[in-house]
Amino acid sequence: MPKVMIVLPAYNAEKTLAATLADIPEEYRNNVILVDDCSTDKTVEVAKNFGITVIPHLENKGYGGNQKTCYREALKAGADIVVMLHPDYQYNPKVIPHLAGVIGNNICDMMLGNRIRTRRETLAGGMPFYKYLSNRFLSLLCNVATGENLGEWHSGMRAYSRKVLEGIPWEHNTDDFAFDMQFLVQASYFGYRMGDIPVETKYFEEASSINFSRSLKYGLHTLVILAQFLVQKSGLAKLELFKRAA
Ligand SMILES: Nc1nc2c(ncn2[C@@H]2O[C@H](COP(=O)(O)OP(=O)(O)O)[C@@H](O)[C@H]2O)c(=O)[nH]1
Ligand SMILES: [Mg+2]
Repeated sequence: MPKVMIVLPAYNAEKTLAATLADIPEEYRNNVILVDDCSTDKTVEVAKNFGITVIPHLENKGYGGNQKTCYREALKAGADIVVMLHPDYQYNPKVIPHLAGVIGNNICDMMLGNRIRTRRETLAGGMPFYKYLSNRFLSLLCNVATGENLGEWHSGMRAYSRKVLEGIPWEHNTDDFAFDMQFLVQASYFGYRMGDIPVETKYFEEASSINFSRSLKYGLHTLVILAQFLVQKSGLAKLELFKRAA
């Protein structure tokens, strides 16, 4: 059986962390790592009460910087498959064994939870309309540019095989939110097989969600990263972003 580790990049997640942890299937309970990015609330206390491994950052690094620590620690702990899950209870942890199963059976190298099964469900789940529209638009561009066929490119639920984490040069990626986007285009460029599984869309008061201006910045950064992919792919330049890690 592959060793599955679950990593939670956390920042001020005290209100939603307990619910997230409670829904992680029993078999993975001893394999959970939370990286705390200097939360100002009780995130660390809640995590410690659950008995999971907590790695605190000494300074706030940002969402991408947080994930870097997550992956370093999970690989160090001997993970074969690493599942990244937001601790804000927006993604159903019960999907984890299915994501891991597709990778474990060597059907894909990485998997995403897809919140856009139908427009009706996604909007009923509370995704703001502007986020829905930009997600659809950017995901369409990403699929067409890369030849992949993901339901969405902006999910906070992702699973990677060890091989993916060892092959992608994520250590040099941004510490900000666009880390995820860089990771996906890198994975596509290197030819890792990616797939997705539907997961409910859940927006609610206590969930963390980036605001309009950060979303806009993220969206623009996505377009830049996609342009970099096309430049690299066409051979016009050799970019650092696509230099293999190992
Ligand atoms: N390190 C770090 N993590 C953050 C920050 N903002 C949010 N997060 C975490 O990253 C995850 C994703 O952010 P979130 O605001 O939920 O984005 P969205 O739901 O994708 O719009 C959350 O679960 C937060 O715990 C931040 O400024 N720094
Ligand atoms: Mg969120």
